[in-house]
Amino acid sequence: MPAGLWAALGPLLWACGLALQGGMLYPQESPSRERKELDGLWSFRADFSENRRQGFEGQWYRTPLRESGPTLDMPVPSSFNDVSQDRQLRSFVGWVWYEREVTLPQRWTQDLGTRVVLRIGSAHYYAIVWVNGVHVAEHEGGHLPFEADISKLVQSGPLSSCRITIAINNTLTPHTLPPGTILHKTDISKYPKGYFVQDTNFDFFNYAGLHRPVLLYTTPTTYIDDITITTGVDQDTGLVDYQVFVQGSEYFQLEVCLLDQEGKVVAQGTGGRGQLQVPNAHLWWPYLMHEHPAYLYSLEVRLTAQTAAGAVSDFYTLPVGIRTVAVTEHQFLINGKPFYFHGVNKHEDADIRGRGFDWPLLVKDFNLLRWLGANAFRTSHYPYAEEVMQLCDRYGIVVIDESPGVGIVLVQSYSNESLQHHLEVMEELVRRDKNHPAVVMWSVANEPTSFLKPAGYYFKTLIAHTKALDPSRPVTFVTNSNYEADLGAPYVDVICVNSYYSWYHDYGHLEVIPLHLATEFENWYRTYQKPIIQSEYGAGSVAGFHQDPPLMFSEEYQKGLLEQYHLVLDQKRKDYVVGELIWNFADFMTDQSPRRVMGNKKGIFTRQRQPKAAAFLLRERYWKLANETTYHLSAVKSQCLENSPFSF
Ligand code: BDP
Repeated sequence: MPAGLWAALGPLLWACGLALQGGMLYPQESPSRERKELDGLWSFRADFSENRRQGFEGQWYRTPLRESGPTLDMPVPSSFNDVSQDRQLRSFVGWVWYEREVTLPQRWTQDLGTRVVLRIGSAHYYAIVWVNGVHVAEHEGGHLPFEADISKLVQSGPLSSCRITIAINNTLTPHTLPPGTILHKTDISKYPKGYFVQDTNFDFFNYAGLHRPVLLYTTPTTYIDDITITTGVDQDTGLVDYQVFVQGSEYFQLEVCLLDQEGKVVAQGTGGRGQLQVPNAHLWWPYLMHEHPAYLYSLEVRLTAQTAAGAVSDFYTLPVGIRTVAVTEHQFLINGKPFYFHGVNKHEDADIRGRGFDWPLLVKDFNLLRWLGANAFRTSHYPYAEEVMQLCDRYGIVVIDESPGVGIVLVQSYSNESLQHHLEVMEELVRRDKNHPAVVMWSVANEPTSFLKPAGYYFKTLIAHTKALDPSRPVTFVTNSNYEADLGAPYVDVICVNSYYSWYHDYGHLEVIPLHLATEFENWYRTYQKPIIQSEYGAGSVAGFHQDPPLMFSEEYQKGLLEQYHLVLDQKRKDYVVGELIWNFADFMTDQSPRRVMGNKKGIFTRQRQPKAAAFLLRERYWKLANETTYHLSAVKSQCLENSPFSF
């Protein structure tokens, strides 16, 4: 549908529940569901042919990959870029091929009442999937899951194994998210024939490959396809509105049951939609805001269906946090109380694995967040793995959930084609993350050229559709443009502003920060009367570089710059500033450039997650902020005291 038509019909379609077709529930084991993880070594080949199409011309998906040429061992999940010793593979642009043989349990291939689904957590950027040489799925976008029902294929013959082939292309164009441009260097006196490079307008390395878990799972053929939860609070009573979507049959019964953490049933219901009421509900509170943060109930959904083959049951359990989110002219409220974001911006980035999902890394990062006293992060600049969102729910780390709308700079990237894709990505993101209590706001983009003429219509449409998809959360995008010129700002609920005073200009002059920042905040607030988050600020430092008086790139300069920001944040948070998120949690890899020293060094932790001086400064600040914004709960106060690096 053309974007103009979306603008007109979109909200209506969404209101009718037509746009969000098909669920994307996280695959889980239950008495009716099984999982088979496909992580480990896959066979791999990059197509280095000039047009990058040799794999399609030679139909590499038809026979085992080893038969069409040499293969490498490639770990999944991982980016392929930093695993090998091949310089060309590190910066490869085009199609790469992954393949894995899987042995299937007999029941999966013989029981026609079993539905077998292949799920790919993420494949950056464009993916085509075949099973036993048969095309089963295609997906655009590198940060969200997609699935293929492969039951018919695996149940069509005497098979006990299947061959999964996935071709992935990391090329970015003005219409992808994030956008990019392929630059063809045609001067043959300087470049070899056919030479091209990928150009982008974002500041992180375009890692590619199978970045997140790949797995097979089963459901019965009549199954719980999706669940949507929204929660509210009426005095002491928690309200859980639920909607359950079923596929495979029209004749079924649904029972839902809400259990507390002790396993006690606190509310029950029947049917596809309804409201559960929980007297004296334990609310989901952010980390450090309550003595028992992140309280999760379990919503057990039980489906019973009558099919030709007899009665079928399906079970799915969804964690549910009861909480409310609201925005006033100058506050961000969680459960009716002012919430101040004190946290970080992250990246999915680490040595060797690149953007590949890794449990030890994830747990380390959450331990560091808690050590720091951080209560929030933004998923800069793309949706993170679902497992990350689950940990945020469990630990009470509040999330601003961002789309991959980063580097939207060129006017072509505001075209109808781009807008259409951006709408689809928001739909996929909301569909995946809508039930996470930790997610309190959607961010549709980071630092677009929102002063360009088409930006007004683009953001108006995008934000309106995101709100129609999910009326329960505020929507923003993150800007670095001027308050007078920003054509998207009128449509956001919260103004998120990035600034790099005394870093990208006024080099070395930390003293100018307070005036710059105070003036900027006042201008934004006077113009829009909306709460403001300092969504990025920071300075680069190379761990171990020391200089006093501070010079740029020393740990002292990074610390000194943060201190100047904090002076103003401490004044304005009394009025309308509702958060501060440091850029960045950890050093991360970027494209090579004279401005980057083996990547971006604005981390308060190194890429190996060791603290720089700035981490200790922020730790002190965040625990102090936590102490001030906690609602007089002695247990949290004593936790603050215990963990705080200083006494109050
Ligand atoms: C900001 C961008 C972020 C960059 C950062 C920087 O949003 O992606 O990494 O600048 O330059 O403007 O360090």
